[in-house]
Amino acid sequence: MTTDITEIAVLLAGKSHPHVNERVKREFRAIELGEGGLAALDEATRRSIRGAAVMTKVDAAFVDALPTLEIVASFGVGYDLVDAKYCASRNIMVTNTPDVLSEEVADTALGLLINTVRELPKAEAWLRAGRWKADGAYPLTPATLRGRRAGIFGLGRIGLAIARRLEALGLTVSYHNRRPVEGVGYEYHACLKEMAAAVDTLISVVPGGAATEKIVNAEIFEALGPDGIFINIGRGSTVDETALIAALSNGTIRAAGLDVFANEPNVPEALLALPNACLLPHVGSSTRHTRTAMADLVVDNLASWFSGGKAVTPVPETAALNGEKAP
Ligand code: A2R
Repeated sequence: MTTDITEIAVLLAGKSHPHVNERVKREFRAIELGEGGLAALDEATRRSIRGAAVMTKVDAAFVDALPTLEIVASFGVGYDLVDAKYCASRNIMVTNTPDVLSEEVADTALGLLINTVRELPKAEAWLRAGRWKADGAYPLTPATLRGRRAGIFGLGRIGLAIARRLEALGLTVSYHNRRPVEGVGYEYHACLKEMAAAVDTLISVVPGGAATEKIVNAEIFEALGPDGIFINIGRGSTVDETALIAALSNGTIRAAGLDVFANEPNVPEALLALPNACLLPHVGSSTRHTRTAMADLVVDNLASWFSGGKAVTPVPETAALNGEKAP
């Protein structure tokens, strides 16, 4: 007997993308999580939920409140808000949305790098304020991309897309991961600090989580040096923001371009006040095209899991569960 998947209860948790909501409502029995959270659902409803499309924190308490949960389909490639290890221990599949956003995020990284080095947002503000007419040309920028040596911290899917773009711009590229990437010609550094010392442009695109918490700290900025440019397109939690503010204020590094912050949407006042910080409101993948592709992948994971017992993009922690479920 095959199950009619439109009868399967799927929770919509967090500020889901409208396309996720629309597809989940069409393809499953959608249960929307209101302001009251899981506690506001009656027990029978909670016990019926087998899938969750999430853009919110999923911890042990969340999982334990849903005793028949089989799959957590998380929106975004970073899933540091989902306790994937705990889900794995409960045989619950976790999926994310890799690949479909890599080129978009890499475009944003390059835009942010160029804006930071060439001060383009400030130059535009100069024009709009009438200063071109009143005061003359925008001052020559002290920094240039010419001759820069880039170090990518996190040469994964997005990091590689950034590396290709940097090569096209004529920058040298090296990288630091825990392990070297096979088949890649870029210079590998086994130590982040050593790489920061060898380059003048550090681009961070590592996942969040305990292993990378505040890993970019005062020592790294010191190693990067006074012509250093720091770009963060990965996760804000990976940076010691207090150390970054100090490094930008006292000339330890030249400038920073940030798309992500430790406590979003709150950005420290001290960062907002710094003229050498170029700041974006976490827009790495924010185009309609790419966000729709990410939304489709969230729901494709649920559909594939419930119709064939296999997720499309399981996270590494739960990859061993793939194909183990009876369809
Ligand atoms: O360390 P490895 O060999 O697993 O390489 C991964 C590297 N990475 C790290 N490098 C140094 N120290 C760590 N503790 C560490 N943890 C991870 O980051 C890998 O090369 C890279 C992550 O690449 P992917 O898993 O392919 O992720 P993707 O799609 O590039 O996205 C990266 C992040 C997301 O997690 C979001 O936070 C953000 O970009 O959107």
